[in-house]
Amino acid sequence: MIDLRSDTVTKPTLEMREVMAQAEVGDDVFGEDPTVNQLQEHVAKLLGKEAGLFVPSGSMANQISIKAHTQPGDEIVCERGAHLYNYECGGPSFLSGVQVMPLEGKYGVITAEQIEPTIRPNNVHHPKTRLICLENTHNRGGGAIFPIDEIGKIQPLADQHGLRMHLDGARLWNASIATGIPLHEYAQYFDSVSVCFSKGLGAPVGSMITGTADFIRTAHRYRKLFGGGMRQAGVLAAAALHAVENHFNRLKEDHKHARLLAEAIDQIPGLDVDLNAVHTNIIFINIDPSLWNAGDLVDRLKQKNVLVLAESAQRIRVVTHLGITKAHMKEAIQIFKSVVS
Ligand code: TLP
Repeated sequence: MIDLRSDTVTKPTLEMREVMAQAEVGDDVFGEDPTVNQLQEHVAKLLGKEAGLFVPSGSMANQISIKAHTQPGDEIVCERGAHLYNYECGGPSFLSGVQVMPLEGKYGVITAEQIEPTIRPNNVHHPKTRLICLENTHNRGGGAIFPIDEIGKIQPLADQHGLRMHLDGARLWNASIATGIPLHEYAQYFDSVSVCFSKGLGAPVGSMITGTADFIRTAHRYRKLFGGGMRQAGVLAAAALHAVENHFNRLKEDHKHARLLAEAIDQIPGLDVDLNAVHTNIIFINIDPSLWNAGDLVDRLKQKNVLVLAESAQRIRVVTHLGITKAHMKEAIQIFKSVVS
């Protein structure tokens, strides 16, 4: 099977399993797991933040961050396609009692100009705008990179209005590799940044929230409340450390593979890729309705051992990752061609 459904499908490599087996562990709820502590310090430093908190998933990282930044009744601003708004089970309203002001972006990017008029005036009728959430790279935006210049314009606006900034950086690794901009340069604009180890980096489990030491103390409490306190999590932290050290730089391979596939697929009559959106490892393919719908194409590809995801009625998503070689890509392109012809 050539599994292109997500970069979450990667399996731990042999080397990764070995470091997991050797990991020093302790009870992390007591803060006594040396490998978790090492990971938290290492990743916080990479992001230029005071502290980090290891959590089981990207969704939990986002939802704890929202909880720690807001009060029930507040409003948070994000792009309409944001993962934390669309794919986290209504977490902001369920877990934090906040409402979301979703803004229409292009490739997941919203601008300072768009955000400014949505910030609520201080009036007894309105909710309080409290938090701006951005996503980089943007999943539903097709893995597009959020330009750092625009982030640099949004942050002073947040400052001016006393708003906090959170970054869903599940794939910030990809943005950094693609642009050459270090992680900490992106992170400097945000009060909290979450990153995932279980996507392109290929670890089996785990994400991290980073921020000030004070913010992380609050987040720690909410991690316990949300049931995310783990015990001998050092085996997982060891995998994450190995992933950051060994699989971060290689993300450029995934980006090359995605470009190769995107350009070839775009040539196939009936299929269309917006090549301007292909910045990293995600590709959205639009299907001409006179050909098939997304479900049909998913089924036909599956019969030929290629797995992809239907994203909407006429759109599928393909994601490259650690388990995909250039040979897999070439084979997948041939299969797309044969299926569609
Ligand atoms: N994304 C998954 C699915 O949930 C859609 C995927 O296959 O892409 N932020 C972003 C930007 C994400 O893409 C994801 C996962 C998350 C957060 C949540 O991470 P997990 O799955 O660890 O909760």
